[in-house]
Amino acid sequence: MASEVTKNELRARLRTIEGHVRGVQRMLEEGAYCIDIINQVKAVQQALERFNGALLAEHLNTCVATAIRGDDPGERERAVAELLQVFGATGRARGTPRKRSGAARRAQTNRPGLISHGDAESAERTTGAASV
Ligand SMILES: [Cu+2]
Repeated sequence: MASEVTKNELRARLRTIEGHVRGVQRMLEEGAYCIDIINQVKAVQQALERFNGALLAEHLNTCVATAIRGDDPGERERAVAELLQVFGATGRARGTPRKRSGAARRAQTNRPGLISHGDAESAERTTGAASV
């Protein structure tokens, strides 16, 4: 679960990036030199990469740490499969036949969102279990 402090930090980063993108729009409208615009876009891309890095660190420290410590091997497998997928890795040696596990397939379609990260509702969505 992302703490409010972390979420605030992530929100602030996104607002900064948003402002930066508006700046790029302005440059385009005002006929700035193409290379200057390209350099600004590269800066935005780097800022987005840093945002993803911060969010990934948060995910590893919370969701993944919880899944790894937990008793459910399926949940561990799902967390690892998700990470491998997001980095385009298979976790398999080259030439090994590709067979996706149920957990890997679920990882693609059943991701909990940041906003409700780790709460009962997202745990329900993740496991498909309804709390009674
Ligand atoms: Cu997470």
